[in-house]
Amino acid sequence: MKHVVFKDRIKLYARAGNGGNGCVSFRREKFLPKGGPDGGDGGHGGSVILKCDFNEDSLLPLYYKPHQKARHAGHGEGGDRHGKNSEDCIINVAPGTVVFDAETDECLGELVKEGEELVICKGGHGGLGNCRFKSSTNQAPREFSEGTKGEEKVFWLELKLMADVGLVGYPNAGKSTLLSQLTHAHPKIAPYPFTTINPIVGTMEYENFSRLKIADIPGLIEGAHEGVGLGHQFLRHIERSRFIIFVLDMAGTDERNPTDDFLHLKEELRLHLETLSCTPYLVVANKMDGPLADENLKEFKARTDENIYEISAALGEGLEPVKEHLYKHFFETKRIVEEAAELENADED
Ligand SMILES: Nc1nc2c(ncn2[C@@H]2O[C@H](COP(=O)(O)OP(=O)(O)OP(=O)(O)O)[C@@H](O)[C@H]2O)c(=O)[nH]1
Ligand SMILES: [Mg+2]
Repeated sequence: MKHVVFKDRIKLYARAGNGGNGCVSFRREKFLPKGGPDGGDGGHGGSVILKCDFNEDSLLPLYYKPHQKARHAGHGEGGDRHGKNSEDCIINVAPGTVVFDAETDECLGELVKEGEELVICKGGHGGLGNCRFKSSTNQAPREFSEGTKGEEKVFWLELKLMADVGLVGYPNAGKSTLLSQLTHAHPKIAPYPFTTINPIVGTMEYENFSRLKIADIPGLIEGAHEGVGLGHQFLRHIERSRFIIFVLDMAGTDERNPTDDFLHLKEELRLHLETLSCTPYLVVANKMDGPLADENLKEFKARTDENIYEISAALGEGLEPVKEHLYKHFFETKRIVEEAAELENADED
């Protein structure tokens, strides 16, 4: 069997429970021969609910179990007994799960915060028992209503990874090597393009235990926004990154030019989604140990006014300044803003 490592789009068949029927019954006791109607209402059917759970990190469990059902409710009973409500079927999904109606393609919502819930199929309502139909003119009603059916639908669930930092670069630029140096993740590394075919997230930890999630996204090439290469199915993962690291292969070959690569990458992101142009980023010149690196770097500096970090991911060189940059961006800026807000609050008091 093919081993599935990561699933970021799956089909889900969900069915909520039906409501129970109302009951028709009359109270009959020894000294109460015409005790009146006592048929209870049907119970309510369980709904199918998606719940955001930070312990989940893929849609894989649902890939193996795509049919999810809530139980039907119990019918009402004599003696005015309410039918048993059935339990909701709660499905835990990873943060960043977006839900689409498979028929209409309508986006029904997304789950981002821990514990957040989305009811995707509503359970049926319980029907009414005959005692509900009793009136001054109808003392012995035989009417009841049936429970309504629970909703049944097919959905597409998509997972947009939620990482703090996304690594963006051409295939073979060394993104996975960089991820393996910065975090404890062990992505596959190989000297050919498109080694990484699924996004991988690793966690980088600083000495003071501050943590950042970094996503290694499969290599992008020109035309990716139109689906060329592994295409835009992965560009959507970058949408959520709060910061981007452009990884350039400075060792380059004759047919590759890292400066052109960089300009193309930025353009691809912009074409995919205009707001990606506003995501803060830094540029790393990888493979600075390579033969053409100095020459390529000189060209990059001449053609752009970008600040660039020189590294060799394979040798683990030049990584500290990159880590510091990220630390400043994520933690120090945040702290300064928080401190300023605190001071402001104190002044108001
Ligand atoms: N000389 C040198 N080689 C490197 C460096 N970093 C990565 N490589 C090599 O470049 C090749 C590609 O590295 P990967 O980390 O797999 O590249 P990638 O960007 O993840 O590639 P895809 O997943 O295919 O997009 C591997 O053979 C690495 O060993 C470096 O700093 N110097
Ligand atoms: Mg890779």
